[in-house]
Amino acid sequence: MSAPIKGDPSWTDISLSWDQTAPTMARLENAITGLVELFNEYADCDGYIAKEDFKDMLDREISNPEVKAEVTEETLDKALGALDRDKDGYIDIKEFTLCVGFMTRCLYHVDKVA
Ligand SMILES: [Ca+2]
Repeated sequence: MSAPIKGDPSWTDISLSWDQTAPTMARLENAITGLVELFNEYADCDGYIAKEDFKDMLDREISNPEVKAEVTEETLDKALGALDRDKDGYIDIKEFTLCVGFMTRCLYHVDKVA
């Protein structure tokens, strides 16, 4: 288990586990499991997503044409600069979940306006 990022509440380092082969999982379990699978699919064996793999993930895993149009080399560099909190050039699981949380909040607010 890695050391907590400074300022993180200590509960973020709690390991969760559930039967992912159960015939029915609750929606939140499905969403979390899907995010972990997505991260693992694009991360290398060390558990980090490189810039090119992050771009590949956005290309493949986002279907909304308006969002896709926003993914340019410039916006990607900006996004990675903001996401890569420890400035190692890669996205780790904590940085990835921050990204997903940000995108979730954006969708929430768009849905509220629509
Ligand atoms: Ca990083």
